[in-house]
Amino acid sequence: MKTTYRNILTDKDGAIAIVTLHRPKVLNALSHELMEELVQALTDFDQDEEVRAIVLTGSERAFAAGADIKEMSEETTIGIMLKDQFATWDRIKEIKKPIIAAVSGYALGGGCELMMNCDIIVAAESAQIGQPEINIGVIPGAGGTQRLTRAVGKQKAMEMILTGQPISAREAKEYGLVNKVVPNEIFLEEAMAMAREIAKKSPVATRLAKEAILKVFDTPISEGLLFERKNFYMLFSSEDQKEGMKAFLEKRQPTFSGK
Ligand code: DAK
Repeated sequence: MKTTYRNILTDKDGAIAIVTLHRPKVLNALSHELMEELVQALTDFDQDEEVRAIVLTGSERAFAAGADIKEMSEETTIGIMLKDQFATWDRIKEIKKPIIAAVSGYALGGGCELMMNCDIIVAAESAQIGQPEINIGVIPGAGGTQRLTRAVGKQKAMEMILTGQPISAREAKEYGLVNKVVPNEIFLEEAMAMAREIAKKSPVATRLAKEAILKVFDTPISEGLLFERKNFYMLFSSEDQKEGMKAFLEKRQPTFSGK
């Protein structure tokens, strides 16, 4: 596993992996190199048996202020298509373990889209969340028009994407875009606490639950329900299901092996 990166920091705290975006001079602008490193680290942690949940964070000032505008500014349609460097983004959704975003400060453009790719979002009161691409003559390109609209509804998504104005953490909570808003000093700790809670569960059940929830975005409900049912049935061949139910009946805490 690669441990030295130029644009991110990685760490482990028991069963929790922590990935920190680290380009402080440019508010964690998401360059292609940063995205490559991020996806590599997420993939490595996804395969690391000790890790049960991943926390993704930035700095207090910025989760990420978007894709790197400097890098994009000279692109042409054909150039950007042939290089296909943005394809890295598609690999984030392949990560099977739960990713909890701990968001403080700016989460703009690609930063907001990266945040929405996470499974749970804990926001500091300082967070400013938005899709300001319209201000630089483009539109969201990493799923913002789709994921934001599903999260906050058509009207709010139109307002955010067409005006480019960010919303506060509290407003984001009101619209269901983030799970929790907490004082600035504890946003990372809160995300870690959430990750620790998830890490106590059966990793097999966690994985199949995440997979089934995400299915909702690309299937009609009838297919999604069938998919959920199959995942539910599948868990009955795991040791964790036997242990979880036995522990309940014996009035004790379960010990999950992940098998
Ligand atoms: N890219 C590059 N540099 C950035 C940046 C960015 N997105 N955001 C900030 N910086 C740099 C600034 O240029 C400045 O650098 P120096 O001048 O010091 O060298 C430094 O960070 C500090 O920024 P400011 O001086 O501007 O700081 P302020 O506090 O005054 O303002 C701000 C903070 C966040 C409001 C402001 O920096 C800002 O408006 N930033 C740009 C936000 C933005 O427009 N974001 C959207 C970018 S477009 C795709 C995947 C992703 C995307 C598209 C397609 N595919 C998969 C196809 C994503 C696109 C985008 O995100």
